Amino acid sequence: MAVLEILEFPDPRLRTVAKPVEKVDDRVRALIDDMFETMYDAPGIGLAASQVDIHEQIIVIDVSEDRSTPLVFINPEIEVLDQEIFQYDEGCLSVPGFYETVERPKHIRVKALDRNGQPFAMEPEGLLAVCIQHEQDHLLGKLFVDYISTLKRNRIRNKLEKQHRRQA
Ligand code: QAP
Ligand code: CO
Repeated sequence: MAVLEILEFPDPRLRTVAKPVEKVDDRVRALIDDMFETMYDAPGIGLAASQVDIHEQIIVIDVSEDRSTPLVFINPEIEVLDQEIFQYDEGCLSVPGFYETVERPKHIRVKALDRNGQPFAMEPEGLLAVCIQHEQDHLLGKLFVDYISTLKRNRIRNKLEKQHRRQA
C-alpha cells in the first residue's frame, strides 16, 4: 500500500480523458487500495484515478462520518433520475484550500463494476450523488472549477501556481 502523489490544478494531466478498465484484476485492486490509502490520508471523501495520474475509469469514495463505508466504482455510467438540483460547497484534493458552490442533479442512478469486476447499480441522492458526479467529471478531464466564473477560476489558478512555484 502507498500514498500516491495527487496532481493539482492547473496541471494539464488533469484534463486527460480516462479509458475504461478492461479487466478488473490484482493490478487494479492494488491501485484501488493505494487510492483509498491516499484519500483517507489526505483526508478526502472521494478520489478519481485521474488525480493520481492514472487515466483509467476508477473512483473511490467514502462519505461516511466514521470512514467505514468505502465505495468503488469502475467504468461508472451515470443517469439523471429527475430534474431536482442540489447545491453543495464542493472542494477537491486537486484544488486544495478552495471551495465553491456547484449545482448538480440531486438524484442519479449509477451503474459500475465493483472491485471484483461484478456489475452493480445504486440510486444515491444528496452528497453521495454529488460526489460520484464530481469524481466522474475527473475521469472526463473536468474539474469543479470549470463550473464557476472565469474570474474566480483564474484567481484560484494564480494562487495555486504561486504556491507551486514556492514549493519548486
Ligand atoms: C470531492 O473532495 C467532493 O481543499 C471530494 O484542503 C467534495 O475529498 C465532492 C480536501 C465535496 C462533493 C463535495 C479539499 C481536503 C478534500 C481541500 C475532497 C483540502 C483538503 C476534498
Ligand atoms: Co476532485
